[in-house]
Amino acid sequence: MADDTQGALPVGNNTDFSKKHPLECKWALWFDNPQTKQTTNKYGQTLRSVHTFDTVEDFWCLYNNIRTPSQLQPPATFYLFKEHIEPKWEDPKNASGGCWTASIPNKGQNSKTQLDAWWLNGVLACIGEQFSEGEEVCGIAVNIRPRGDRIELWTKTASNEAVQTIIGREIKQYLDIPDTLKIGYSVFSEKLVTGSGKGKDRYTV
Ligand code: MGP
Repeated sequence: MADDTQGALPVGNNTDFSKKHPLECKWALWFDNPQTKQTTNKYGQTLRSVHTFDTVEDFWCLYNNIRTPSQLQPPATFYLFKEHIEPKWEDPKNASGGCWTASIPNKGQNSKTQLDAWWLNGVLACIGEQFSEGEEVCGIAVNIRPRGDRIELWTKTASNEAVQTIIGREIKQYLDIPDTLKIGYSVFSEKLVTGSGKGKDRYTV
């Protein structure tokens, strides 16, 4: 009798589904949903590490069991960061860095679908080491806020304009952000002084 499972088998007939595929780095998912307005002094009190993983399979297991950004009530933030880097401007790996911020253009019907797609594509670009200057990448965040949602890509060396510009162009490409929509890079040391989550743009692409 013909084996009718053959058509479902992957190319190369690799049927060892128990084999896990290692990622280049170990990553940690963090979650924050403060009940009161965040301040620079108190930031971190409600932040918690949810889970760490270092294989493709364990990532999908986590992703398939948590809410998507569009299902979260604001204010809430998911952070996906390389192990041993806390999602704080003050962390030694972030302290000289900054972030690219991509804001969802408007609160129209598609904005939540777009936010989920940006988050997944951004996360896959990070864990799949898609950035040509991958060493620079610390992590990625999705900020769900009443005034507008955004994705932040955190990097190490704010002073290196050439490298940040390359990363900025790449994240726009991976998120499929049109050229007409500009994204800005703000510097953590400046945010720590002003105490503002947005910060002034040092670079734009
Ligand atoms: P936010 O959550 O990044 O921005 O920061 P939001 O909610 O859009 O608010 P905004 O109006 O300030 O832009 C909210 C506040 O949390 C900031 O203004 C800081 O006071 C504080 N904060 C946020 N982060 C990510 C940090 C951090 O890494 N370190 C410290 N010390 N404070 C932070």
